[in-house]
Amino acid sequence: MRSWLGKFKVLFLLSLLALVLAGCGEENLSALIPKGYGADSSFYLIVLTTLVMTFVFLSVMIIYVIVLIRFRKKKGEEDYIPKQVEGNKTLETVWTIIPIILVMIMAVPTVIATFDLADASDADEHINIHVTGKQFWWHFDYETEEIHTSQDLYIPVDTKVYVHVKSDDVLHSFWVPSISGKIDANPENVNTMFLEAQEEGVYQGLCAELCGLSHSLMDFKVIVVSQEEYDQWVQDMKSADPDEEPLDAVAQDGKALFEENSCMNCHAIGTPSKYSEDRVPIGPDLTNFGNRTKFAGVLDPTKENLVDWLINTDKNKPGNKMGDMGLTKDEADKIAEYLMQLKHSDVTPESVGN
Ligand code: HEC
Ligand SMILES: [Cu+2]
Repeated sequence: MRSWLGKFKVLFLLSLLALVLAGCGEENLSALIPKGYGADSSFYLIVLTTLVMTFVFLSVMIIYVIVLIRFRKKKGEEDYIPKQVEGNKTLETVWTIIPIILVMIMAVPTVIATFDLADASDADEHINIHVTGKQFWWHFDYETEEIHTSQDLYIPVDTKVYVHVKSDDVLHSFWVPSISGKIDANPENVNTMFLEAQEEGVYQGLCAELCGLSHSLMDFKVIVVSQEEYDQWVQDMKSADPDEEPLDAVAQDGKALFEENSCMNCHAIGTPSKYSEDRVPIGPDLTNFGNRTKFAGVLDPTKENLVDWLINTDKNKPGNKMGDMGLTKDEADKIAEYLMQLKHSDVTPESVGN
């Protein structure tokens, strides 16, 4: 019984692994299902290196097995000592040159791809977005469009979009696996790369650098829309009026409470005038909050979740820089109503591709 179990233990473990890993191929979150230029390059390099590795592994294994069988000790030859050979020049040269060739096969395309992706010489002709990572959320500042957003990054399909990435506090790393490689967000310098998405859709982005308690909740979305939708969205965002009164009374109370409770010290609504050059707000921009795919990185934008966020902020996202605001349930209800109504564009994550 035991040996039977032993035999199948490995098989069992392998199937379990396969089962668990099967969840890794999510369509909008996988470097193995590339939907962008940078992700494509990475994917080709992954395939290339895997092929080279497999070739090495198989060659070594085959030689190993052949040697094991052919040169094993034979009956009647227990005391036989084979001819001792060492320092075969030809062999030594061959097995030095082969690995060098293999390394070159991997290194040359990797270096070419790295330089290609880092080349920002044509940035002037394209969309430029200044990305700032903060504990534990992302801010996006569209240079020529003069728009600020947080958490949701809207970009047009099939267009180069340069992101200039930095951090406002600790080290973060900007990564949209389906569209591009990672790039470090450092406090002391700006790193640049481009996104070029090939298909409309909503893609998952994340912070790939352990940056504190809620690092794993530092998600964001890249919303890839058609050029027309993008232009529309830019117009809508630019004309968002921060002083616009909500229609219903509850939301009006919410707006007043938002203004009374120092929310505006850290959050802006209706962007362009609020930001001086190079300034990143303390908290996320809320102009288009009603159209968020998620808020606080990972929470579904329901009123219930939002009220809970406003009352139990720290429980929802440990260590976040907003902290509990001491709101009553009633106040939180009204503010939530107001924020949920902040929909400044008909271009939304739901409308993408429709
Ligand atoms: C001290 C600055 C500060 C104040 C004051 C503040 N917030 Fe925040 N707020 C933040 C920060 C920082 C975050 C980002 C938290 C995170 O995701 O890590 C945040 C996140 C949020 C979010 C989620 C935004 C998103 O899209 O992810 C909402 C909604 C919000 N705050 C509402 C409010 C309201 C309403 C008030 C006033 C009652 C308020 N905040 C007061 C700093 C502040
Ligand atoms: Cu981070």
